[in-house]
Amino acid sequence: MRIADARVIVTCPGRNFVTLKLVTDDGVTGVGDATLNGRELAVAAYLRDHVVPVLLGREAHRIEDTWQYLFQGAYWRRGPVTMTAIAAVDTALWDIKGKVAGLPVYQLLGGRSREGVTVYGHANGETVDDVLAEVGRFTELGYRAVRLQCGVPGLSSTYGVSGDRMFYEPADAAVPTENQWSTAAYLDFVPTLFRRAREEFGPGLALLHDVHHRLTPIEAARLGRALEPHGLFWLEDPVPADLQEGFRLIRGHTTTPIAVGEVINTIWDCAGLIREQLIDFIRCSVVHAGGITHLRRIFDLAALHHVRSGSHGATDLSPVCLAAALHLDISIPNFGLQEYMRHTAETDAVFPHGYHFADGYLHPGEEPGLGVDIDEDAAARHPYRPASLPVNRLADGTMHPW
Ligand code: CS2
Ligand code: MG
Repeated sequence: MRIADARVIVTCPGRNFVTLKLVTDDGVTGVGDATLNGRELAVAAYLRDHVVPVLLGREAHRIEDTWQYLFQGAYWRRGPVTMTAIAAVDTALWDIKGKVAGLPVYQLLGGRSREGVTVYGHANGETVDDVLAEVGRFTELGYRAVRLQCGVPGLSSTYGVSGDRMFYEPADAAVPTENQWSTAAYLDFVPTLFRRAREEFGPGLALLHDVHHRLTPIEAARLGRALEPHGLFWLEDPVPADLQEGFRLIRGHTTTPIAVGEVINTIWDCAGLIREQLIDFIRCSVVHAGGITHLRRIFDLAALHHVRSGSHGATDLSPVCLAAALHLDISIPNFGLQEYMRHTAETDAVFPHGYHFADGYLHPGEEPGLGVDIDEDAAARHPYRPASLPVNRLADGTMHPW
């Protein structure tokens, strides 16, 4: 069974997505997400110019060999563009293998290790009262875990807070929007948010927070310590993970669990964090970390070191990525939590899928393969629109991580 066709589909049903669709000479199709927020066309070009020509005619069952061919064969290893392109091929090949076997992909990965995939929702708001009202809505929907992001008094914009609560989308303009940041105002405010949340919702609900790479290690240590009384499930991306020694300092000062990984692309970029047990949750995704094959390798390494999974699942990861994540999540021994931000109805219409939410869990469904597809006619009705992620500046104009 050989790969006979490979199509790179760029569509914008509310936001941009890049999808690779492979077709075998027997007519079996497989899909892989190739979306890299704000850099979509770089991955589309990488796929079209450098990957599709070497895929045509290859044996579709050889997933590992194809992964190694694309990774080693590039010579220029790693990086988000390369790893997203490889991920798309890998995911599509798993989809094909599942369809040929007549089994959902999770069965090929060893079968179920749990009954459902626990997910967390996003409670965002301008004020503490707004955020707590959102948390209440999520608990009514059955969620067991919620991430809280709130406007910081004195700041005009804060990560995670936008006009549309249900369908948060940070890539909001062709030329990056400029946001404003003050670490002092933020550190002063965040413990109040979580104190109020615990007072209102009690100890049972898992509460999470994303710092979005904005602190230094000592500032993160202070925040982790201040949040300890409120028992967070995790504190995400407290600092950029470029200087990984910094996590030793955070670790030395706080027992608040740390989650990292959404901008990490390979096992070599997180092996140190995992081996030294400097983090508690690894948040890499299928689409940005080389597909199901490579993400499973990362999760296996993590399992040896008491690190659990916490896959990134923002709206810029397409339903194809979410479906693939669920097959991994349900099968691995060290599952932690899955991020779930609902896609818009327009996006769901372009990507018909079998996964579904019930009682705080997502379920991958029982369709052979990944259980997700792209409706190419619907996709064609939504042409690409340039959109960039924002940037951040301090009050004096200094650039700061967004
Ligand atoms: C975020 C993302 O979901 C998260 O945890 O950090 O929303 C992130 O900002 C986007 O995926 C960037 O594309
Ligand atoms: Mg994040």
